[in-house]
Amino acid sequence: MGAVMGTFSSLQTKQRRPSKGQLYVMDYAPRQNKSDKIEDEMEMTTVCCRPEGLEQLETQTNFTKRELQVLYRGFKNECPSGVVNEDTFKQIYSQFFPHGDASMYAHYLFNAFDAAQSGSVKFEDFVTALSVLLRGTIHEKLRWTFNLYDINKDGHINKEEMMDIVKAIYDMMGKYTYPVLKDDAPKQHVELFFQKMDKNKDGVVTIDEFIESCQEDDNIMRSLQLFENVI
Ligand SMILES: [Ca+2]
Ligand SMILES: [Ca+2]
Repeated sequence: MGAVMGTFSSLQTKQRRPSKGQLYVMDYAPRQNKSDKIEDEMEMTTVCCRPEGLEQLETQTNFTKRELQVLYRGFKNECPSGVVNEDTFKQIYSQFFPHGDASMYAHYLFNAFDAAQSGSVKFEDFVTALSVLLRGTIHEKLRWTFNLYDINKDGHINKEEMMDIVKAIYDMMGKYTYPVLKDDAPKQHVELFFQKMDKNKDGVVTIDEFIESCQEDDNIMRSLQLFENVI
């Protein structure tokens, strides 16, 4: 689980979210001249998927309007089309894990960001997820993580799904992790997770079982709290 959270930190760095210092600078930046403004508006109308009103996003997320503006600017720089597809996620992750194969993990992560399963992550999807991961309550963060593990989105995590995710994380880390992992390491990892999480031993982990067992585990809680210090 720590690995899952750690990789989000990497993604955050890549997306160049604003630090407090940058926001301060933005406050005092000279006003845009008229031609910049027109260019911006032109861009807004040509982008195929414009964000919903920032006011609306402000009520739906834990970001201020100013933060949303800065995030949108960064998002547009990285993704001029206004949407991110699965390949972009794969590219980002392969940069951070050059010795491994990040494609499966990026695939699962993309599906968690793409809440509507539309095949692309729009700015709204992106900031909604970021808002949960950075500023959500512990429950919201755990729900998000549960959804990531619930690959077929049927509301339960079964052993195969957990195996797929854990394998994807091991693949992403690559063969050069130290100490060298045994081939059956993912399987042992999953057995351990399941023993802890499947409280009633019915073969699936429900959201309640997931939240309860994560809150019992200090390691998981510590990795979740890391998010709170990022912004
Ligand atoms: Ca499932
Ligand atoms: Ca169960």
